[in-house]
Amino acid sequence: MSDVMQFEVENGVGIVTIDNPPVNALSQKVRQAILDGFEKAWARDDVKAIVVICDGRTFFAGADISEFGKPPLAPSLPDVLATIEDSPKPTVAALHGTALGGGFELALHCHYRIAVASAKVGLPEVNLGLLPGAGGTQRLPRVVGVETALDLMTGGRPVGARDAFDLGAIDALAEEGVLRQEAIAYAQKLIAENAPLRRLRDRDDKLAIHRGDPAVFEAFRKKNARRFRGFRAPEAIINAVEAAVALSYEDGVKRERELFMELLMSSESAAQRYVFFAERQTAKIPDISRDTPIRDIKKVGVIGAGTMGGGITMNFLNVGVPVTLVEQNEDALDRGLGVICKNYERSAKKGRMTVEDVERRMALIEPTTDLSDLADVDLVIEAVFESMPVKLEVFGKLDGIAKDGAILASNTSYLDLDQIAEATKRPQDVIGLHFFSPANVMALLEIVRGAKTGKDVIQTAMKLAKKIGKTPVLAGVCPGFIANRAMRPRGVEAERLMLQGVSPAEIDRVIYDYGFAMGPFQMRDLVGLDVIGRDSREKTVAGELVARGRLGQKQGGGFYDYDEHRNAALSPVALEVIREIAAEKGVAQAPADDDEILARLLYPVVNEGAKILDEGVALRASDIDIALIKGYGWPVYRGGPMFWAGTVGLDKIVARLKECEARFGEAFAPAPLLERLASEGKTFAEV
Ligand code: 3H9
Repeated sequence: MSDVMQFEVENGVGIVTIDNPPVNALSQKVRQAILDGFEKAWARDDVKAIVVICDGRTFFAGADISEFGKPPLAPSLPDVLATIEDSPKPTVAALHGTALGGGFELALHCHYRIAVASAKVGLPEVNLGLLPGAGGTQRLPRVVGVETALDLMTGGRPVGARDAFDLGAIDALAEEGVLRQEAIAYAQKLIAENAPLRRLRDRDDKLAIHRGDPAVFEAFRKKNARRFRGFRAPEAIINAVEAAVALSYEDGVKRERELFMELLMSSESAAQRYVFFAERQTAKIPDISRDTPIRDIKKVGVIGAGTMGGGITMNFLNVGVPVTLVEQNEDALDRGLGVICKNYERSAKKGRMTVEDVERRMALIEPTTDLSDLADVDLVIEAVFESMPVKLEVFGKLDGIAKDGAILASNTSYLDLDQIAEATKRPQDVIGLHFFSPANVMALLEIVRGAKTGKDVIQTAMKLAKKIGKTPVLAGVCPGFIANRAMRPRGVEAERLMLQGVSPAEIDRVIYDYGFAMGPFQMRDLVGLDVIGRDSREKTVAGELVARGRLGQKQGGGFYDYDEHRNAALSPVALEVIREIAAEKGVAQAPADDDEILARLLYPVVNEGAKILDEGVALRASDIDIALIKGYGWPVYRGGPMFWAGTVGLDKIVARLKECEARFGEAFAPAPLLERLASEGKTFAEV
């Protein structure tokens, strides 16, 4: 008997149970064990039907992703599944937890499927830059129809077992906690009824209606063009479903295989698989054990009901945690509450929540203008004006108000957390919780560790981040921490390129084509030029535009003019301002091609990342990647700046930086770590 498989027989039913923690990934060992189990069942005359089920928290969560990119190991998943489908005895997949990817494909090769209602099924391969490569693209459309299958596979979202039942992908629902017994009973019923060996590959009704009708695919492509931009897998999924409709099952599977292999070799998938594991690394902190006791956070206080404070508040309301929201005066408080309420109402209008949900969330807010109302909260997050004297005053007061053991957090994005902590007598309780705007939307939460921050406080923050649906990344204290610091050089360089005569529209296009949702100037217009240029002492284009009443999209236009549909056209006023300032500063005009623009904008980000890593501000290069993907929308299929740098070649980056250093000065000087890795032929993953 294998150590991951157990075979038992009960009342004529052979039960193949797999146990491969943590998620029953279909590694080589598991694939072999499944085959062994089925062979045992086939060999025994007293076994009339077979149930396949998993121990632990979930049914198979998919192929073992860590095997991808390595030499394939027999038996392959498609081979195992084809063998299972050919079973001469009826087979039942019994699902709980998350039956994903190859796991759901396995279920779709069984003749029948039963699931507990809490189970989820799905084909999320698209999130790894892949397609369902063990028959999923050929089977799902046969069960749920072409359009739903395209939607589910390109979206990668799992669906609950009840919905899957309604879609026809699950045959029976079982009571929670008794799946095994119910699956056996279901199999016995199949035996008693002499039920047919129902093979999904033989179904054709849902495909036949689209044969010779490319319109459904064209419409799907058009509808989702924006969402799919830059990704390779969605188009391959569409191609595979087209093959399901046009070809025989056997030929369709062959086409699926070809497309899967192409994706597996693609740089996009390599990046997305890297991101999958990188995301799961960020919560691992070498000197803090996972079982460090955490503090109970039942009630939160937020100081400041502006854009940031309001967004932060919403995160907690969304998960049912009450928030005491503090502002300086009633007017500001009312304004803040109004914005939160409007945001929720907008979601309700879009059908994302009910009116009762909105009311329930709003009822969780305790608005106040009195800081001393924070005496009973377990965590305070300060989101007041970004100025050290203001923060010191707030923390000094908080020290006298907050109860013992409360966590005192600052949402500062640039200031020295250690100095803020020293304003209290409890620096061990002080931490940075740096949200990204809009704070209720952006997935990144930088958790800033001060020199004296307690380990339990950090661990609590890590767990809390997960609870509110954020990806936590640990950062050390330095101006800008990880994400803002790493991205700053891009902003500086965009300004320099602009003054040198490269139009903002060209710069934005190069960044958009690289895969960002928008370029730096479009971004500035969106956020507001008054917000972005505020602290600059130098004369800048943005500052001058603000002086001329151009605050960005919200008022008067900015770098661009906007029509009533928000269509943008580069502004002649902006071009004039650029020319004026360039002349004042004596900047020589020099055009740059796309390659130079991209290198000058993004290589300095890699370089700053190297410094952040070398200084220990980030624990690992992959944390920097995740921070920029989640905080700045760095395209996930590039893997973040540090991973991407490896695909470009660190030596090439160093050479280019040196060239720029000679032209523009020491800001471009390659970081020692970057130079060292480049000379050793290594990547950041090898630090
Ligand atoms: C596929 O199936 C291709 C086929 O179509 C074709 C093949 C020919 N493999 O996320 P968690 C690890 S592609 C290896 O923290 P949760 C994970 O790294 C696959 N390892 O737990 C972590 O390790 P560690 C399609 C995996 O409860 C640990 O398990 N399937 C895999 O928050 C716990 O994970 C997917 O894309 C894997 N497949 O969430 C599903 N999955 O503790 C991917 C997880 O060392 N998985 N690990 O950091 C998930 O979405 C979530 O893990 C799941 C559990 C929802 C299952």
